[in-house]
Amino acid sequence: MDILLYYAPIACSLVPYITLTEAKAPFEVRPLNFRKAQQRSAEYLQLNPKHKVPLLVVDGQPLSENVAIQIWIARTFPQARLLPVDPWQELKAISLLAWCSSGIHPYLSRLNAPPRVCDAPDSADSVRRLATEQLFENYKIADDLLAGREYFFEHFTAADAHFFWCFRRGSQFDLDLSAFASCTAHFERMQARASVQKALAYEKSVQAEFAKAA
Ligand SMILES: N[C@@H](CCC(=O)N[C@@H](CS)C(=O)NCC(=O)O)C(=O)O
Repeated sequence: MDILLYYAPIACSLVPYITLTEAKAPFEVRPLNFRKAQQRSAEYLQLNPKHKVPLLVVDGQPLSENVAIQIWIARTFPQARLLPVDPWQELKAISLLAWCSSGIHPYLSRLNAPPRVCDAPDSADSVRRLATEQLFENYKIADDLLAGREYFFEHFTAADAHFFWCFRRGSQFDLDLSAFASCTAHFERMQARASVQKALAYEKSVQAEFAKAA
């Protein structure tokens, strides 16, 4: 099987990088340089007209959207237990993936680029303030879910990788995250995993390559 991951540093393509690594899947990475708008190249738009990462291409067939990608990885590499085996728990994990993708990620995107949400003059601070409030409401829910636990379920799952990215991205906006002690503990626990260390080292190497080419 031929697995290609389209990826960009900092972006949520970190999530499948981590889970493919956890699954010991053989995969190749195609890094895209957002500063050069490579996600909008004609070639990439043919694969993903949404101009987003992650994109997984399996034997030439593209699959977009983190939720679907995580489920595909979990099903294809069941020994990695990336989703709980119990059917109800599995759905709870998919519910967490969908929440990360559609309930948390959009606030991170607003913090990253306020003018994409509202281009009224002097509105960026308001966009940021509202996005932060709503992001924090979600972090509080995650904090309660993670209280006294190592992971969202009995063992590491794709939901941990996805939420790790959501919390990491928030930590890159100079926000005070100290109220979220359980999220912070989870974040640190995740960073101790070999898959995460490998993903972060890879990210650094791509950033260095891109800096050289700038
Ligand atoms: N709903 C998508 C969101 C993907 C997404 O927004 N990716 C961002 C990076 S985190 C992206 O590729 N942005 C580039 C662009 O919009 O041009 C998912 O969960 O996979």
